[in-house]
Amino acid sequence: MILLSSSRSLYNTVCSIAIHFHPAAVAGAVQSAIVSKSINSITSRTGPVARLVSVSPLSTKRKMADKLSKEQRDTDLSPLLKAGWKIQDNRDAIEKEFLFKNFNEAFGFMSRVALLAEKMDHHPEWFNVYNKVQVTLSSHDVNGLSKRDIKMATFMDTIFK
Ligand code: HBI
Repeated sequence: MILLSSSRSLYNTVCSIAIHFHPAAVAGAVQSAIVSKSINSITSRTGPVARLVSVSPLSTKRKMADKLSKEQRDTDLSPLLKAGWKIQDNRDAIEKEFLFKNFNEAFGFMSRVALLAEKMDHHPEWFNVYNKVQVTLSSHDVNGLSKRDIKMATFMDTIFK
């Protein structure tokens, strides 16, 4: 028993000396471990940073192809304008105000649109107060109206009825 207790007290003594006289060594080891992990995370091809900045060229081409042509504006926009959408004066965007019976109806509408927005990777600019939802649609990546805006506006009108 004496042997065990003396070896334990020796171990405790060594540990306290290491931390007491070489705190920098301990801190340095910890810090270098953190730094190397962060560098790995940034430089790795599959890490969180890589996922954030990677834009597949296909999606960019696809989105640029979406921009509405002159002809498409005439054909695709007219039903929406008849349904109450308006083209903004100072921006290539369309807007509409939806009025609902109450907040629940308004929020239910927004929830359904939100699911589509995530699926399309295309998000409305909107404002909600109580039973009112004001929506603006435009495509930032083409700096104007695209087929995605037509699709989303049509969906909104469909579920609003
Ligand atoms: N929503 N309205 C709109 N316009 C965009 O260009 C857009 C978007 N949601 C997400 C999105 N683009 C992604 O491509 C991100 O790169 C921004």
